[in-house]
Amino acid sequence: MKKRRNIKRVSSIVLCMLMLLTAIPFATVTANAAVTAIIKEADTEVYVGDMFNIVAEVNGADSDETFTYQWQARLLDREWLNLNDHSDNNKSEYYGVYTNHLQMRITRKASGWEDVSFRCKIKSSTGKTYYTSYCGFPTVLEKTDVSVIAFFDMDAPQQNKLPPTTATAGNSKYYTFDRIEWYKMNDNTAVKLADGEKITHGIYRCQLYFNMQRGYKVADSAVCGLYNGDYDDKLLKDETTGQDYIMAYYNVKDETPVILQQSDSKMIYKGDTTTFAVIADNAESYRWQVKRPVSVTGSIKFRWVDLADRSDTCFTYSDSATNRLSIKADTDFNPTYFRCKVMGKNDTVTYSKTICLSQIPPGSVVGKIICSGDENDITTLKLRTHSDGFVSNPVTLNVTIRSYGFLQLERGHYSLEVSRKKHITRTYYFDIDKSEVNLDVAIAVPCDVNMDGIINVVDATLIQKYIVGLEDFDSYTVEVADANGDGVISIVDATNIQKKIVNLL
Ligand SMILES: [Ca+2]
Ligand SMILES: [Ca+2]
Repeated sequence: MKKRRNIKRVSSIVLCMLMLLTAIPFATVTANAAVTAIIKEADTEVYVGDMFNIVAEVNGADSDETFTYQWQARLLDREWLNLNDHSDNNKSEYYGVYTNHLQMRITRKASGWEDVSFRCKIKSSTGKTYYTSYCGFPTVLEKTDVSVIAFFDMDAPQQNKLPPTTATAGNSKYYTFDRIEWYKMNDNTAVKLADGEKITHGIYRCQLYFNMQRGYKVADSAVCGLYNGDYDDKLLKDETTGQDYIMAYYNVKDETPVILQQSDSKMIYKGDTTTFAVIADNAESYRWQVKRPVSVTGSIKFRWVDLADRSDTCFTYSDSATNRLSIKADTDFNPTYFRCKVMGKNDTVTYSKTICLSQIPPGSVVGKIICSGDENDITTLKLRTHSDGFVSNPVTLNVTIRSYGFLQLERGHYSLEVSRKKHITRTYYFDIDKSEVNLDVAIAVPCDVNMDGIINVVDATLIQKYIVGLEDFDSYTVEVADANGDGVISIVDATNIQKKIVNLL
């Protein structure tokens, strides 16, 4: 905060004034008696650093008469010399030399000024020339030093906001606020902000212009401050206007959220619930969006629409204002696009990439039918879904061929009951968890233990092996092998099969 004042010295001084004058030939002009040129106003006291003002006026001229002006000065009673204007000669301390208002910047006190007089030579459009009376140099006073220049109540510049334009002078007895200019620093180049241009982020320079009250000046060793996150502030003086200003820098942080991780597109089954998530830095809030067709003057366009925690035609949403959106697919749906709007401080926004939710297409179950009997006999297949203890009504398929297929099946747990004339009905359980499930089914007539369509000694032998533990049967085979139907596999069943072979049963 404490910085040495940067002093801009003006090179030329009033003592050298005569060097700036140009000699002119002495001329005597007779003025129109009805017209007078006068010194209307002249400062009698001027503080060092301020302008000394003299104003000339022509009285009694015709209304259509126009004038050109040339201010002149002389030392003691020497000849009058024309003054040079600062606009012609930047070493000149004079401004407005060719107007009716002469100004002279008083840069310091100097001896000899009390011997200088000023007058204005005025030429009329009628060709006549007038001279004002003359006036002397004003009393030059020293200003009082002010050692602290401070401004309060200025907001620090913030991303996505207009730059602050006001501040309150710390002591209005000595100085008053004028205006603020803002510059964006691009490398080492300062680019002035246009009207209405908002702050983005990066380094900004503030130039707060102020006016010293009459009789006061900024002390060479003065310190300054804007006191709101500024740095490197210093007091400067505008070289052209002489106005004092404070220059300070601000580093405006980029508050835009940065997405670190996000979900990829997903495929789910109808009825499933899934989540999409983002992880972001600088996030203050979230809002998930869905891309929806919108009819615009006869054509369909897609627009991002904010989601709420509710159902639409296909989905039920929850946690749509968090970083994890939950979506339940209530019905069949087309591929649907989502994204997350991640909001940070100062209205900053970042969007996640677009992610697609698609439906996994329905599955199927297909397989061979292994059985025996007449070619024209019908095999009946009854497909049921099992979910949460509930069993659906069957979808029935009657076939004479030795294969079957059920298509367009949702994911889930199923049972398939296979029945056929003389055969023992068999039920299979399976899951549809991919697009095509292969399931060969095999049924048999009683006693055909190996299910090869023939009842012979092989079947009886299998039972004998089972009894001594050399063979293992599943529950269906047990049913087939239980020839006498007593629920137990015993030597009686093997004997019964042997008798059946020789037609005793
Ligand atoms: Ca057999
Ligand atoms: Ca038995």
